[in-house]
Amino acid sequence: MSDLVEGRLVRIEPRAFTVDVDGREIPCSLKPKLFTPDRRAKTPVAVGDRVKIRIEGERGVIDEVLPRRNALLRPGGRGKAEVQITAVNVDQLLIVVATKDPPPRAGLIDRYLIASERNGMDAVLVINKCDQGVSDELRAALASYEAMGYAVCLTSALERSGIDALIERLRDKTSLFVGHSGVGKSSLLNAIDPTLQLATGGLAKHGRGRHTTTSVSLTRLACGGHLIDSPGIRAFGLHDIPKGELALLMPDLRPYASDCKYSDCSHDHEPGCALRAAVERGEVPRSRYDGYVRILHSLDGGDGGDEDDEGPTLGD
Ligand SMILES: Nc1nc2c(ncn2[C@@H]2O[C@H](COP(=O)(O)OP(=O)(O)OP(=O)(O)O)[C@@H](O)[C@H]2O)c(=O)[nH]1
Ligand SMILES: [Mg+2]
Ligand SMILES: [Zn+2]
Repeated sequence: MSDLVEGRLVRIEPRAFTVDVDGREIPCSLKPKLFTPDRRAKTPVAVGDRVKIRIEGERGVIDEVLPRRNALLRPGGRGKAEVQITAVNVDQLLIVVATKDPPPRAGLIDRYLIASERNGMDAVLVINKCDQGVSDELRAALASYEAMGYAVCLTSALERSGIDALIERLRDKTSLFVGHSGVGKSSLLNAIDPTLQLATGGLAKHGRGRHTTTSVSLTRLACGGHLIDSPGIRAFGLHDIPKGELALLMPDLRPYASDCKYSDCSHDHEPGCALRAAVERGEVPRSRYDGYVRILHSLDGGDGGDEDDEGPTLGD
């Protein structure tokens, strides 16, 4: 029997798992009864997994999944307890929005930022299609995210502007690109590495649900690091966040969230709430608090939210 070699799972297709071993892509199958790190997911492996495979000729068999550092999950599948794993072992989440087509939604950005905080991933907010203009209102909204400590990159995949600054942030890290369909995630990856030649949405417009990219894929970056493209989502629902912890995952609300009368305050209706007092004093913008409450209530829904509660367009 051949020795086990270590690699990284780069793609999952129906019954086909592709593993990168030192730059060589090997089609693999799964060992029967493979131990999975997360039983709530349909497949025992996820893109980004570090795995040990046994090579048999041109193919391999995945023999072991190494422990995961983190995972980006969405509520999914049929049962309430089931989850979809977008990717695992991610250093940073690149939250991509367009300047206006489709409109950037504050609620979607905030959900992804909360998920990144919760999962120990850094977050970068990428505003693409800047060739179509950046309004003063959008710039002001972005400045408030920068004040919270998040990195913001303004790009145009079309005109290749802001791409070099973006590449600097990607070096030697595993970066997962997420966001609505049609914001230009795959176009950005192609601009970063023109050899990728990922499919991008054509000029024909079919509204919001175009979904050009249909599966998650991981690629090596020539200068070091890995990029993960993902299919555009309609909405991103948060999974498995206790209500009492939500405000602690929002950096600008966090300082107030532990000064309330009740230690398990949800900052929604309880008396003696320090966060609501801060809103009254004008220290926390009302819009930011309203966004918090919208996300708080969506945690009740089971699927953690849908596109109806993504809140206003950023900068409106
Ligand atoms: N004007 C302009 N158009 C862009 C830019 N980047 C991408 N586009 C266009 O936006 C459309 C969608 O681009 P994609 O890269 O396919 O978007 P995506 O986010 O990968 O979409 P999904 O794969 O469906 O999630 C295409 O028609 C691109 O040509 C940009 O910087 N400026
Ligand atoms: Mg795409
Ligand atoms: Zn409170």
